Amino acid sequence: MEHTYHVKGMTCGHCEVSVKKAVLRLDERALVVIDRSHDTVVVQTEQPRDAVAHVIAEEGYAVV
Ligand SMILES: [Cu+2]
Repeated sequence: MEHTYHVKGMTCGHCEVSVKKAVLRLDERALVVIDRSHDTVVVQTEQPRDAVAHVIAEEGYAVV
């Protein structure tokens, strides 16, 4: 399934990498597409929506 999140605080490429890595630790086969200009993170995964939101938030980014 596909989840779309609005994530605040991703200011540079390193932030994108951090978010991507956090999601991949949860599901190594997840597909993560980040559009920083729109603060969106789209994740294709079998993991539930809340679980993905949780790992993104744990990296220090606000999931709104
Ligand atoms: Cu950054």
